[in-house]
Amino acid sequence: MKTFKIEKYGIKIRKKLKVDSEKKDNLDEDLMVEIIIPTLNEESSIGKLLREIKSQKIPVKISILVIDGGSTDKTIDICKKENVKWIQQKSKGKGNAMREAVEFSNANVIVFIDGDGTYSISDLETMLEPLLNNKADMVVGTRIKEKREKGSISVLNSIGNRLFNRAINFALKSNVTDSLSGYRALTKQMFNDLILFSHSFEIEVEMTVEAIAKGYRVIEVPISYKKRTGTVTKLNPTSDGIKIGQTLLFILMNVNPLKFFGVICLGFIIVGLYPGILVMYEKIVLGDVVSIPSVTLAALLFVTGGISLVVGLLSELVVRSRRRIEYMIRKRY
Ligand SMILES: Nc1nc2c(ncn2[C@@H]2O[C@H](COP(=O)(O)OP(=O)(O)O)[C@@H](O)[C@H]2O)c(=O)[nH]1
Ligand SMILES: [Mg+2]
Repeated sequence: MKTFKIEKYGIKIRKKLKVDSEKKDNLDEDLMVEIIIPTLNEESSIGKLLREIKSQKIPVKISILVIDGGSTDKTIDICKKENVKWIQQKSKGKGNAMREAVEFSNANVIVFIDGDGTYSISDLETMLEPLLNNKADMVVGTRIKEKREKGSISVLNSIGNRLFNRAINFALKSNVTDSLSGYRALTKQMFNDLILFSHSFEIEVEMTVEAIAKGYRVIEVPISYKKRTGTVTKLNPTSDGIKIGQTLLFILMNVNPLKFFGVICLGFIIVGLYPGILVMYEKIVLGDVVSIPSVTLAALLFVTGGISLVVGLLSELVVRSRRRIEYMIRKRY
């Protein structure tokens, strides 16, 4: 059974990837790391990124796979010129691109990195170290303030990110600091074990929640983050933000329904206390209840709170049954 744990900058990152001496003997001979890069019109950054990956000196077999979402600029020409593997995405959206790429890949370790040059290849070693030394099942690069270029994350995105992190941490008792990070390393096997439905930018949040909920060891490591140059972000803060929020809401409901509906129940009870106490006061001090609307309101709020709790209990039952079925299926296969 894997430990249910998430660590903030959990382990000491060594300066060099320690796969050289004793660890090397234990390293799977077939170990292959594939760097998957989703792209959509990234001509101004993709060439430099590809060259940086090719010139990195990490002592493991590394290949590159670009999955393109229908770029109309020179992105594909650059990939051809740099002689890297690239495929055209069949569906639409970053989430779909990532799933399609993993399905196509023959590697056993996957690293996702954006093609816009905002994440740095010099952090690759830091990303791989915990994974290859079996200290984590998924490593997420967290864009800490100290290593972030000024203006690289907009205020709106930063607020959204913090909101999502808080919701995740509350529901899962975790310590996530960057649920939206696009720099992630994990095994292909683990990726396939995660149930991911997201088509677009919700995929990162979904991966984080799914991984923690399934008991995988998720570790965040501090990484640098640069400002996007030359091109514009494909993420729409409003529409994509709402989509990410919606996805998160449904996953959290699915992961921990009793807690989710418990909070809603508590909300109704707390709000209902005001008219409730008012009515009690009238009855005890004045001898008679005069404000009938308060009675109705209090009753409505308390009943709705009660219903929320019942819904939470029923949902918990459904989720637990589903987990038992999943467990039985996994045991069988
Ligand atoms: N294949 C593919 N890549 C996409 C799609 N949308 C965005 N991307 C890429 O995903 C990465 C992250 O997108 P970006 O616009 O930088 O989002 P942000 O980092 O959240 O601002 C970039 O490399 C984009 O080119 C898509 O629909 N398909
Ligand atoms: Mg970006």
